[in-house]
Amino acid sequence: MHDGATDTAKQIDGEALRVAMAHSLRYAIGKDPVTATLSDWRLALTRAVRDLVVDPWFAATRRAYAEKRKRVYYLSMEFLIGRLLEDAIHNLGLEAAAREAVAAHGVDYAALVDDEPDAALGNGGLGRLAACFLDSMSTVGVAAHGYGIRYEHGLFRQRFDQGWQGEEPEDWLRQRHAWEFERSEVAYPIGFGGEVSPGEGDGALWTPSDTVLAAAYDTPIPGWRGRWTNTLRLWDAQPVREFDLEPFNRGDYMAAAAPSVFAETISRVLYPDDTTPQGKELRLKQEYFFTAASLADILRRHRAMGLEPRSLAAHAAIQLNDTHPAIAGPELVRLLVDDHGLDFDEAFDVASATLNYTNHTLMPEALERWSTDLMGHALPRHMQIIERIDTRHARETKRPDSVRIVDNGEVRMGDLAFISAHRVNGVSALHTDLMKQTVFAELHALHPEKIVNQTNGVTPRRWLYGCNAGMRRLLTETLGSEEWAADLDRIAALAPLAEDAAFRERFQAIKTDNKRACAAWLEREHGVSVDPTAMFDIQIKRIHEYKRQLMNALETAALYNAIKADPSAEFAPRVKIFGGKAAPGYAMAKLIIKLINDIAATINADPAMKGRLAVAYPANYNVSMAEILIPAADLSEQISTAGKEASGTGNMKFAMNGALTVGTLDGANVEIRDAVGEENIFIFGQTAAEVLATRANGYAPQSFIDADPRLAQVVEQIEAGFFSGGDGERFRAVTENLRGHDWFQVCADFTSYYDRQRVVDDAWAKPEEWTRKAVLNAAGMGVFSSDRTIRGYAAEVWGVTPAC
Ligand code: CBF
Repeated sequence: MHDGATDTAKQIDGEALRVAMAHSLRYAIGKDPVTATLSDWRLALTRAVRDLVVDPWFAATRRAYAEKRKRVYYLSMEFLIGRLLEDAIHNLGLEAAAREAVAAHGVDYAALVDDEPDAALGNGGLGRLAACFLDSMSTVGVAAHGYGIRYEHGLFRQRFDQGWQGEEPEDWLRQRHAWEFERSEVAYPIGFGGEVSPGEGDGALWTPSDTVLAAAYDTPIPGWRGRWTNTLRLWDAQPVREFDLEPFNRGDYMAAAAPSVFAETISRVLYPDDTTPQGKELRLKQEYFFTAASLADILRRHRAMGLEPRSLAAHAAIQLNDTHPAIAGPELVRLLVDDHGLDFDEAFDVASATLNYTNHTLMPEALERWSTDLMGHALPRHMQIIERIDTRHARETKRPDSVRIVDNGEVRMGDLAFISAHRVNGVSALHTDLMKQTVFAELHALHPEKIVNQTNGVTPRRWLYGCNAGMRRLLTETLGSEEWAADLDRIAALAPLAEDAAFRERFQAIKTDNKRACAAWLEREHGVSVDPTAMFDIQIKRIHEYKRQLMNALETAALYNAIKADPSAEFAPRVKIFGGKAAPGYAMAKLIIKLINDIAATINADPAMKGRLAVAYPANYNVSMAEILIPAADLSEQISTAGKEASGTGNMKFAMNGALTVGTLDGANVEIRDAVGEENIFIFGQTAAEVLATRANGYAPQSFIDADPRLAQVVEQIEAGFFSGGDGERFRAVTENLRGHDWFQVCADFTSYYDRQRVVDDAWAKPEEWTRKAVLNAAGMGVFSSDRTIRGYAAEVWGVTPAC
């Protein structure tokens, strides 16, 4: 597809990059090579590589203006970008030069790239998806800006204290962030609170009681070979004035600093604890802060092109990544009515033709609702506009009693986003169907054209080319060039090679190497020693009850019991690896972490398990850890309660790297099964419809415990403190929930899961066959490139034509 495209990345050899690094070290970092630390060298290489991004970046921007390209604006509270240096080096085709340049300075390349902090400006799938989309929009040539918050502290750093999760602030900005450009000239005042008085026509005059500045920081995001480069613009909250002189002169330094404390709090942390009223208010303010700044910037750019606000939808498509930026509807109407003089209906028509909304979950707690008191207090003008949007929608649909945005003293942000949007999309086929049948059933009936599906994808540049060097080499040699990285459909050519024994051997040797490297890392960084020839069975994701890490832990304990009961029984040797963080206020998830760690300690301490079963739970799972674990996986655990995981993207990354999946028919697992063939994936458990039926028929988890002695034994062991030094109370909340309530139906699916795992054992016993399946999994992954997803959004949601 891309073979004819022009690479705009400047080609540079190792010697030239060495000189550029030396120059950056001296003049940008201000360090003498004699005293330079590893971080100084990393910053020097980053600056030298960043310099090479600038020309392609300008070229793309100029081209977007010259061709009057419609722009896409991706508004997201999260961008889980991870490390950027290697990604940029790979995209620009600079790896050989970079290795040579770094070596010439006497520095270790692997250590240098490993020194970069992992920018954790997100929590999980939604934020990582946004990062994959940035990479893909730059690769396929969609003129785009990502807009988010420049959090001073990203997602907390996780540590384990005796197996319990502890949290520490993350500080990725402690060292300078060498990728970004500070745009001190781009700063918008963002107001909160205050009074609203009537204005002309539909307009009003809003006088906020507090104002902060949103200051822009830009990071260029180069696509494959620099053919296109976009911008990630993150907003930093700053005080309108640094401090108040009058209290300062009185010696009241705390009062003097109040303006900066108020402002800086807004961009201080990702996900403030919002269980307190203050936390809730801060969260709403964060959402409004970045949404308002982004819209002001979008309208400013539109006006700067000599265009009328009325024509916004023809030139811009704004994507709301989940409900977090849903305040964009009312804010855009406010700007158009109060600042640009449009009447309300005209303004709402412009807004709803420009905005689009992606729903990422059907879990009720994630569909945000704000009390009308809070909204009216923090954003009084927006509350008026929301009520007007609600009234208009009820009037136009002639259904005053059906969906109301303002309901029971709350503003329903999911419904607001839906009603304000041109298109609303789900993130897998199943999820989109469920959206139509459940949370948005009434709105879907009123607006049947709005909901479309765009199944998620992941960038093959980071998740295959970047993280799996062995596989990269094999694919490049087999497929004839590196272009598969920008056209993943080419990977389908591996399918016939699944029958070729020599190819399978090479494929398997890469996996073995990756597992050895992963085992060495587990030993070195986490003090866990594992057998690299055993099956690496991995579940890495946020810890949440619906993802059912608990079911995996119970199966692990049951397997332990089975090995103990019959040491001669044939079970595949396994290393079970868990990774993931629990939200700090989510007590049950934190207890599940402790249970996994207790089970791990018991198993790992038992000499009878040597070479048979081990459990590793490395702390502080993040993007960089995923880049080590995913290429090393044999088995990918995707075991959520069917109907609960909107899509999943880890499932795609694993299969792309040749892991087989054990999973439920949930989210994109359904499409993965279709792509790789039913016989090459281990599906188990109830379907989404069966989960609902089980619940409707009065689910009694105890009856499932009674029916499966393996499950009963583990639950009883936990209650007796078998894994917790005799402390039978520790996991009382877990076992009571399992016996009495079990909303996510762990007990209902346990037997099917355990039995399927034994089918996995049988498959592992036939290595040739296993590898054949693994090759077919990788070969089926073309469709899960986020480039395909972005082309889908471009055609069906945004109405833009990619440039590459
Ligand atoms: O769509 C991206 C991902 O988003 C989530 O992580 C989310 O935060 N709502 C979902 O849980 C995933 O299923 C989904 O892949």
